[in-house]
Amino acid sequence: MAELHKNLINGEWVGSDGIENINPSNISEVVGLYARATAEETKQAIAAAKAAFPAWSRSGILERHAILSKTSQEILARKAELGELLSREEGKTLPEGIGEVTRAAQIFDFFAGEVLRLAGEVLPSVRPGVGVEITREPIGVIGIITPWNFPIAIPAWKIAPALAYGNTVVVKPADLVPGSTWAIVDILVRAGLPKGVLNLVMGKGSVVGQTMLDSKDVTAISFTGSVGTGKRVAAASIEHNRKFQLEMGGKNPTVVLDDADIKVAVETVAQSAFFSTGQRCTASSRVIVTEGIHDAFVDALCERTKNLRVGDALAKDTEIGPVVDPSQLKQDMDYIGIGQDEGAELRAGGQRVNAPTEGYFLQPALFTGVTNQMRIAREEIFGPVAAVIKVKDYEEALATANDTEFGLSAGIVTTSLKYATHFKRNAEAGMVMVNVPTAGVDFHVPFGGRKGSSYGSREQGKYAAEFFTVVKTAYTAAG
Ligand code: UN1
Repeated sequence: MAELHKNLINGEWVGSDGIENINPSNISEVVGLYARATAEETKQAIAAAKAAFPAWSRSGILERHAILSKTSQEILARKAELGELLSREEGKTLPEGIGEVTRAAQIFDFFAGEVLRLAGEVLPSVRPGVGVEITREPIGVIGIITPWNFPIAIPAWKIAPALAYGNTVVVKPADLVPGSTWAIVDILVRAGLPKGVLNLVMGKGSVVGQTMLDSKDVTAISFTGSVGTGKRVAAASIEHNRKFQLEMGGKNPTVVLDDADIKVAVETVAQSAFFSTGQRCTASSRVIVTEGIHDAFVDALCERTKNLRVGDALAKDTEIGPVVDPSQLKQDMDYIGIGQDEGAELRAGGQRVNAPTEGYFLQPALFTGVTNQMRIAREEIFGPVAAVIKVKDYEEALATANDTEFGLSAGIVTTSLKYATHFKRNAEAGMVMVNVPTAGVDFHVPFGGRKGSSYGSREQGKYAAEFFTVVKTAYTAAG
């Protein structure tokens, strides 16, 4: 029997039974055994975070800096081991897994620095003899709910700023991938975090997540996940007058213009659409191509798609790891069927791939002849499925790119400064990418979307302060 990884509540590791975490590259392999928190345990975790808040919110900046910095160093020192754990539980390739772990370390390092840069403003009042100070204060208990597709980076980019700005935390990782979050919680605690400041409650959304939503003591919730769950987080949070931040779906376009370098276009689109098995909310699933370059581009992308090496996430030459689990695989296969039924042409891939081990392997699928009204162009699939939409010119490309209910990331491949500049200004998205993939973002700058993709202020970089603090304006008469 594997060792049980327990939940952390008020500084104690607790829990008696758990679930097994399965490797999607080899479903006979158990990655680990992780405790599932009950509703009662979740309430205890929230109470512990509430009790720890007064002291932590007044803790010295050097203490917070040191803990976050030490955490960054340990994550980085263990990147090979943690990257392998991540790839085994989630299925992204080992270089992608190690890359994500490195990113988590960089995030902790960045926020360790932000602790030392906390600042406010001092202004004169309109009343002579009175001074005004504007400061940022921690909010309280932050509930953090994270998705399965970035098992370490997303928990890191929510936990690090929450702690840096003096909040306490209750974190619930996705049930499919508890291992990576467990590892960073363990590291943070050994780095010296006082008891109750960070609590880990692994388990089901319907039990653990729901208890967090229903608690009046959770002051703010930062959520990344599906649109449906995001709406539930929003409704419950309004009920409690609670601050919330949502990162949800995407249907991100990449526009390819006639003047693009075909090689750059093919690599950018293959990366955006298929790497990390297309399981990124920043993935590009609509490829909008002007008619002059369309046929040559599609031929080249077809070749690349057919030849993508799909296999075990840990195997040396794998480019695309498995789909995360059977329900996501079914969703991908269903949409591949829907695309064909809608009259799109499946030009490459879309079939299950046999491998030496039993896993959820799928050859990335490329559709052509897609219209922007088809379901495969409108609904988020969250798998390695790309839809090519042919348009007349840049103007039609831009209009098509913006014709979606989402607005996370939007890309363009072009050598024209004029069109690149126009697109940057007019794409209705939180992030715009010129000649770089729509997915794979930096850790030190704001992340977030518009329209149906996001709600609330930006994550990451110094903009994270907006969510994880509350502003106070103080007036003082000198007397
Ligand atoms: C990235 O593209 O580097 O869930 C990050 C997601 C996003 C993170 C994407 N919140 O896919």
